Amino acid sequence: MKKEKKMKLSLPEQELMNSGHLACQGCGATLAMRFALKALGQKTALCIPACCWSVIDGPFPYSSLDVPIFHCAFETAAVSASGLKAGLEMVGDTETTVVAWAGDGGTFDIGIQALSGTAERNDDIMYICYDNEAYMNTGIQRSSATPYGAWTTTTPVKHFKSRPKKDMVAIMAAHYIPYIATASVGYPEDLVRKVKKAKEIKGTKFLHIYAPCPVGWKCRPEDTIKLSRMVVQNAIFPLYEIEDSDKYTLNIKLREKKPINDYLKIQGRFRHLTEKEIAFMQGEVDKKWEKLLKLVNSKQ
Ligand SMILES: Cc1ncc(C[n+]2csc(CCOP(=O)(O)OP(=O)(O)O)c2C)c(N)n1
Ligand code: SF4
Ligand SMILES: [Mg+2]
Repeated sequence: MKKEKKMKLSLPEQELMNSGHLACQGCGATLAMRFALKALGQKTALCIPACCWSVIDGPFPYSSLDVPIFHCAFETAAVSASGLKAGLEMVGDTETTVVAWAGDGGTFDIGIQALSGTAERNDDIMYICYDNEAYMNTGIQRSSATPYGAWTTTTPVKHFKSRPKKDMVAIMAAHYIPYIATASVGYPEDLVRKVKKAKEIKGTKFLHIYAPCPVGWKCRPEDTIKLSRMVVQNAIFPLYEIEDSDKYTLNIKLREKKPINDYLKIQGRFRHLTEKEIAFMQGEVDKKWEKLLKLVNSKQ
């Protein structure tokens, strides 16, 4: 008799995110939440500022999440989480993991002051930024996380974004916090491992998750995972960790770094770019990659 092949689950089985949420098809931010909650578990409280995720969850009293959510003002994710953590401790709850869950606009731009304060104090919270590279909830406006060359409604084709994406991870590293990591929804095991690791560390933890938005990127919903893997393989978004502010670890090593063309080609937001502009972007990716490799190798 033929032996039955058994598949082994590589992610925790527990689901704290249910069907019935309000996200668009192929939403990377939604996958990010599902995977993060698998790692965080039931004893979690979320602070979510204005962003797609303040809608995705569903209208009160309904919620697609099985953990409590505190909906806070746009600029206050980090500091609301700090306050919530302090309040829980006052009533004797030292176990709940408090997570600030914000978009790139709420992190790189409008919430950066509150985040900087929380990180400087090393408050015991986890901050997770899901990065869809624009203000999506309000209609695809440019943020400082929008990459060079991208179309958005405030950087229309002839005036595409001409500034590079802000290096938020470097800014967080300058705060000397105990744990920083990048993650991608295309590498869920890596993402879950990092959230689990962050959960066990005291102090401010910062995770930066790459999360495609088919609506804002003008790409096919079924390409979300493909893009989330390509962006790591071409080193636009390398997966790495920074522990105690200076120990760099590269999590996905690249035997062959892929060119960025194929990644750009399947996203309408980059359709207008000329070969010259793409060559310039490739050069910038190469420079950043070399810089990261130096950091990884010098801090081992
Ligand atoms: C103080 C303040 N300014 C502006 C807004 C309007 N607003 C709500 S959500 C949002 C965009 C959020 O972008 P991001 O943080 O990247 O999350 P995403 O929508 O992309 O998920 C904006 C501008 C607001 N709610 N409060
Ligand atoms: S607009 Fe983008 S980020 Fe927002 S729910 Fe839709 S796919 Fe997700
Ligand atoms: Mg965004």
